[in-house]
Amino acid sequence: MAQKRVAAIQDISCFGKCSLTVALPLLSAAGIETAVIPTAVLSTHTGGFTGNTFRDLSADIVPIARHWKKENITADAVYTGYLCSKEQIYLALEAAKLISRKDTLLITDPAMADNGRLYRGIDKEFPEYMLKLCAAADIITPNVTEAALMLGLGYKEPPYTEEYINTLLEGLYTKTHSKIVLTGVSFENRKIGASVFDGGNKAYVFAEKLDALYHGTGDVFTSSFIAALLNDRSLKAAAQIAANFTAGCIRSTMENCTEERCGVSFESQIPNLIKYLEL
Ligand code: PXL
Repeated sequence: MAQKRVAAIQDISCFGKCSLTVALPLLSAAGIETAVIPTAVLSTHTGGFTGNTFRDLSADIVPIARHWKKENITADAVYTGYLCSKEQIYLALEAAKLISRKDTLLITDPAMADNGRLYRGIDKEFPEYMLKLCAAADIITPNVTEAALMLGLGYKEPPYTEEYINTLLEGLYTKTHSKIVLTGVSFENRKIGASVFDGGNKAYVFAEKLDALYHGTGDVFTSSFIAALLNDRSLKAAAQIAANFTAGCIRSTMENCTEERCGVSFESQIPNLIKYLEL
């Protein structure tokens, strides 16, 4: 089988395990070549640290993609995650178009908020713009906060009602026509997971809910989800693998660090990802 290639368009946070420092190791471990278009270099991510450095690489995003196109470099999937500005949303979409074949999947994680709040430095209009990128994507992986913000709806604390989750899924589908993997879905205290909606059927996947919050959990989920999807799993099966893997990572983080800003200790769990993928 030909090796698959993902092009990941995200920042490098030098410390704190999120975006490319999560996507690269997880996708590589799953046998997927991971080409990168770094959007910025930050000394740390913006959650729980202050005074981080920020080197904006916006001016390089499209030229990198243009060079790849000239060299006939394409990808099986383009994976966009955290983007640093509204302008970067347009640039990421332009880059994605340049390197896409007809069968290339655009997978967008609208990473911009969690627990009811936008990340530090992201302005109120940002979700409106992110919705446009989501509408161009084949698959989107918002969490509940991001879904609510893109729809202009109020955020609710878990546990959720099925009615609230359906409102988010159907609202987003109407506005994007993308397949949706909504993360952070919890109907009871002991389980958390994702709901998957392809415009026709809705399905749910759950794993153990642990009493801890860590930065970059969404990146671990989406990266392991893409790892499974490109290893020929269905949307639902890939979401289940991502939910199980993410729960395992959170459990292992709780043994190492109790600070949210540390990020997720996914390293020790990589053998489990490989096991789930039967590689
Ligand atoms: O995964 C989210 C993320 C990625 N990159 C940077 C961030 C955040 C969340 O705050 O600050 C730079």
